[in-house]
Amino acid sequence: MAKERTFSMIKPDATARNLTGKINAKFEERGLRIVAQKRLRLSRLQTREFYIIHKDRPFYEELVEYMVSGPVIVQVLEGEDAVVKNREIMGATDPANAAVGTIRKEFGEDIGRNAIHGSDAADAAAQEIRFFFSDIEIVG
Ligand code: 3AN
Repeated sequence: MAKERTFSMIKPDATARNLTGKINAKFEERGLRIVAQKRLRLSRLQTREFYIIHKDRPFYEELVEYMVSGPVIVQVLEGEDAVVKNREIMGATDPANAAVGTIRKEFGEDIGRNAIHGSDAADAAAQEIRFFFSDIEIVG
């Protein structure tokens, strides 16, 4: 499997609890390299666009309000099979169903405040990376 890149975002519930370093350690321990990273406050407009795929889901407005409630860390992770590997490291969407040792099991509070976002496929990863980063900000 070739080296690949994926997009990751540490969510406001996790930055509020000062968990950035502990979450980043999980990526690095499993062989994913953080090749770009920045701390941002998302606007409502940016968040609505980023999560446009969920616009008809009942939790959409709740999701937008939560994502603008505090700082996030946006990241590009690089490694072998990075998209799938990152999803394994993150764990299931609902922390209650996430496997032991995953980020969401250890740090997620509930299905909305679940500590981390990660791209679910290679095409989504490319799109999400482009949404936040220019090429010169990614240093492999
Ligand atoms: P994942 O983030 O695991 O790919 P998705 O794509 O189903 O999961 O959901 C996107 C985000 O929407 C989740 N990370 C979660 O924060 C939020 N979300 C999903 N389902 C719910 C729900 N039932 N109630 C509140 N928020 C939800």
